[in-house]
Amino acid sequence: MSLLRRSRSLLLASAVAAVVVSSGVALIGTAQAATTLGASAAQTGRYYGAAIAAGRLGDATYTGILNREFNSVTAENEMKWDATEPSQGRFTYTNGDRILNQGIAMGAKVRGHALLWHQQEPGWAQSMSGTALRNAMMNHVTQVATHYRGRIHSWDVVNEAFADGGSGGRRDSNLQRTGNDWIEAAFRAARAADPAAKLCYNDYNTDGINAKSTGIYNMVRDFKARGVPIDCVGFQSHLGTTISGDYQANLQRFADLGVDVQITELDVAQGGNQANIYATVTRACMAVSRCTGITVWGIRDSDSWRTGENPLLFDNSGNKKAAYTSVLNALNAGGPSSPGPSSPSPSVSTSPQPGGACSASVSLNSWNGGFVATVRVTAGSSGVNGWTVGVNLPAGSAVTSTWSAGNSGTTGTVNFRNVSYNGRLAAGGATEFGFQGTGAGPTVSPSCAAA
Ligand code: 9MR
Repeated sequence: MSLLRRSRSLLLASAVAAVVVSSGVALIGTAQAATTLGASAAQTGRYYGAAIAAGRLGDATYTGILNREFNSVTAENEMKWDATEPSQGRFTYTNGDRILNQGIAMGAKVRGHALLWHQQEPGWAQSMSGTALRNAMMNHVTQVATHYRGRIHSWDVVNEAFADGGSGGRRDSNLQRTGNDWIEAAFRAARAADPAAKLCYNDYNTDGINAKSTGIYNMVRDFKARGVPIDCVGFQSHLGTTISGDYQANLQRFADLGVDVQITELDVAQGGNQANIYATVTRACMAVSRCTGITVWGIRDSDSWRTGENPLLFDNSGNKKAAYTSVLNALNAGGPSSPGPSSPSPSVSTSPQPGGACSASVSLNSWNGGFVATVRVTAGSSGVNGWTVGVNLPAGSAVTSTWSAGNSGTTGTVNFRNVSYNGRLAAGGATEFGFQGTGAGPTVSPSCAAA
């Protein structure tokens, strides 16, 4: 744990403790406890997201809740294979881009879901096999990840490839029949196409230590040992009326392998325990420093794929349910800050400079001859209406592309300025931008100034 992170958690712990005694209202630092899911999660560096559907973005109640509550979005169906490549080699991004643009407009992270999955394969792929299918799969990964390059926080590169039941092995599918190495080939293709995105394996029925989650655990351990580029594991968490007692321990054992963990598709059957189960999941994520965020699989009960089970945080009219309050309280109770060390390797992080209107820190994913830098800009105690970040590049290095910021110059000291949607930061609020470059990445702390 870095000194900064340790002192931040201590500050958080003491602020919460002090306020519980004095007023019963949880306060974080000097700011008031956050009152929305996204802002509450952001207090510890996490996101709180929702799966959204392009077809619902015209519904004012829906978008009202979305804009107010969430700081991450996932495309429920719009970035899947059948949606993005309906006939071979013809790519359609209209609806996927609507989700992306909604996320950008909100200043939210965007999760990409999902590059390869045995369900929702387009018809033309369902009837393929062997080398032709393998080539089509990898082309799909490359094309879609390239289209969204630099815009996606995390990609579900492969979804639901493990079998249910006690085998702990792979599920049979035409993807699997192209050879057991299809998963690592997909991760390598995704990394080459979008080096900035975190690359996740995502699955369900992995909500505790069981044969299926252990099979996935063994795959991730093997990938890390052999340098296959995997950064995160998604735990869908489509839950019934009970939750396994080792839910948190399971997240932790994956985190201990050196990957981030994310709750990616949370919904919980309505019943006496719904609010408690939501709280248990939230507390588990908050307790694992590499648990970087939670996504619920829809907004209102009426938006859910689980018809009749009322599994979400808002009722059909958009009112907050008891489960909402239990989640918000668990987020506001705090926990160790996330994200943990960024996992693309090697990774170097420079510390933010203390004091001032804002501070910035860089985490790097470097390889021989190039790098991707993710820069986190954090406002000081008064908030900012705009920011500039100065990054010193070593001689011989140059910026080749930038996202979520504009840059002046490409070599030496490069100044980055906010774009329209991420300039305003509340006190203590943060945003991220990134850039890719040739040569070596920055090694000294960036400067940050209010604009
Ligand atoms: O919520 C999605 C629903 O609208 C689709 O009809 C369905 C198609 O299979 O996929 C649902 O989302 C799934 C997700 O992509 C992967 N994990 C399970 C989710 C629920 O089925």
